[in-house]
Amino acid sequence: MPSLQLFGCWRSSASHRLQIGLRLKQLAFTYTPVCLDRGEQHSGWYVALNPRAEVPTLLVDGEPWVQTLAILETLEETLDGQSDALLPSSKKERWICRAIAEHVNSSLQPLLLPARLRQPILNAGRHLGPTLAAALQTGVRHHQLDALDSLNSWLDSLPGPFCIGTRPTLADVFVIPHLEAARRLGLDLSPFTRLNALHIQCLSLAAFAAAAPEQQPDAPGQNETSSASTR
Ligand SMILES: N[C@@H](CCC(=O)N[C@@H](CS)C(=O)NCC(=O)O)C(=O)O
Repeated sequence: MPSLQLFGCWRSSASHRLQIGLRLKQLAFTYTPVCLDRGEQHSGWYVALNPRAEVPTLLVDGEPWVQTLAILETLEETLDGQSDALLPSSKKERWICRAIAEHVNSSLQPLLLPARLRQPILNAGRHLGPTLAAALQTGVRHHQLDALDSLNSWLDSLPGPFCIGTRPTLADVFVIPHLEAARRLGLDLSPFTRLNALHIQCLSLAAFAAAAPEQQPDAPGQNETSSASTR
């Protein structure tokens, strides 16, 4: 098995995905926090691992891998039969899982408009004053609620209790961290009954419970250690 070192941040939904994926695959890894609030992602040692200054990065036998979808797909492919599968066996279900993961990866998570996207927009429209910040916030909330509504309907058309069927897949690995990020943003997700039932179902599994943001050593109130061996 490869040696795996995860560099992440407790409040990063992308780090959260990787945590869940590695745990579902029952792969042992160590965790090293990178504090986004202190800007540690821009420090020289970290940019040498991840030139985009983003978390997470996974060191695989000492080599830095980035982008959670690519990382999990490659582990799935290369450890075929040696670790628990994140993709179902049927071709159609594999496509659906990948489509849901991609929907979160490209249409939902980046459009939460993190500070590094929001700030240049606010700078460019400085003359508009607080109106622009309020408009951006409204736009983000509207887009997220609309996209989550369509995701909820999509999942309603699929067999549960997980995103697709009776086992967690790559789709759940991507959806659950986004639900938690949306809640941290203060969005009201109560109308999305399928998503809420899915969330409860996933949290009943040890892999999801142990990967929860508040369980990480760098979360507020936790006793931070630089590296925790985990599975
Ligand atoms: N598509 C990337 C997303 C990575 C990403 O957006 N990471 C965020 C945290 S969730 C980040 O590091 N942002 C840098 C910052 O806030 O400065 C992946 O799946 O790994």
